[in-house]
Amino acid sequence: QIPEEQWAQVIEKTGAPLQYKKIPVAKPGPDEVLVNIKYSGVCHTDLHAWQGDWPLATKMPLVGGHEGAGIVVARGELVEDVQIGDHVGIKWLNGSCFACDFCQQSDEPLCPKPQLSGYTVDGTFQEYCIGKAAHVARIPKELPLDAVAPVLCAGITVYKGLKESGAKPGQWVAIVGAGGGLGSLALQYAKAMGLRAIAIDTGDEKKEMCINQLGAEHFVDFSKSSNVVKDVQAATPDGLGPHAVLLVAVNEKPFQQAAEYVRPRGTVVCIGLPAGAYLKAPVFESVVKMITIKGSYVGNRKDSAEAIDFFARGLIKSPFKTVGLSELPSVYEKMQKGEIVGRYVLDTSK
Ligand code: 8ID
Ligand code: ZN
Ligand code: ZN
Repeated sequence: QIPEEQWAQVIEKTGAPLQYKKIPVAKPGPDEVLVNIKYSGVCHTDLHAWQGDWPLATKMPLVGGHEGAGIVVARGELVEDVQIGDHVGIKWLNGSCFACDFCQQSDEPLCPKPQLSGYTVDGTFQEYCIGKAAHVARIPKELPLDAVAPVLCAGITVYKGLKESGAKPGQWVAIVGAGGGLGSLALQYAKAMGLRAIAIDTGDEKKEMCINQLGAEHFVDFSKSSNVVKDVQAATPDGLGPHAVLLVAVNEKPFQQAAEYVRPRGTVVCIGLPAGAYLKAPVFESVVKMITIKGSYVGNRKDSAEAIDFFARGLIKSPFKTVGLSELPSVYEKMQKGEIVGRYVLDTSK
């Protein structure tokens, strides 16, 4: 039984207090499914959207959220390969055109006309959410929907970023922002992919998690270290620095620092999206070290399926805390202060 109304966290105006209230349940269009979201992760992107940090407008009013795991309860008449009762995930890329040059090559995150969950279409901070059937992530029924939720953005994104880094098994990767949502999953994916990880973040709680729970071999505390560049390089056995750097911090400084400590021939992968930030690297060192600096943006449908498969095989065990959907404002408050260790997941029934 699908209700007429449901609880949602609604943004009426950029930066204005969230409204936790009842809104109508939407009806799926011909190529869409309606998903009863059970759990949704809270990504820092949701905070950027609420605050209007980026040079891309959101719809308004807006229901945020794009790490939603739930059960299909209705579908449009064109949908064939997703059944009612299937477990699926609503991810950042809610839909794409399937006709453009990028979609034709399964590079759908680069589609010029994408639908973005919790940004240009309503997202997963509600009990019932619409997704394009071709884009919902397939989740095997035996997987817990709370633990798999963070995989739907954080997991897919860092898995793709690690692939884009070109780092090979046995090589070193520095994860900058390792104690946050993307970072904590990045440590687990790195380990599962045979990479050796250096975690960079701050505080004893994040250090403990990175080293003891997530398999990082070194932790560099950026606020305690007097020389982050030296400390990161010293963490590799020959002192020449990591083969790859994954930047998932929400701060401009490390984006300007990574080129200094990455190994010659190494790759810096930019993933975090701090407001108004610029990349800066010394031309001389970049040239004579033959460095690659690139961006990486979520993942396509195949990357998504692979990232979920790593989780299904028990390789990704990242800590998360669960609170009710009604408590989203307090999660944003902690996130703003950098106090979240791992990920928060919202239970939409509370
Ligand atoms: O497709 C993409 N490119 C994509 C996908 C998903 C998310 C990009 N993102 C972006 C988000 O929009 C956000 O800008 O990645 C960024 C990280 O998202 P998150 O992991 O959800 O954020 P978080 O949980 O708040 O973690 C951020 C961590 O960075 C650390 C903080 O301590 C926190 O643990 N950090 C900061 I702030 N400054 C740092 C520094 N100088 C730092 N860590 C190391 N060095
Ligand atoms: Zn996200
Ligand atoms: Zn397209």
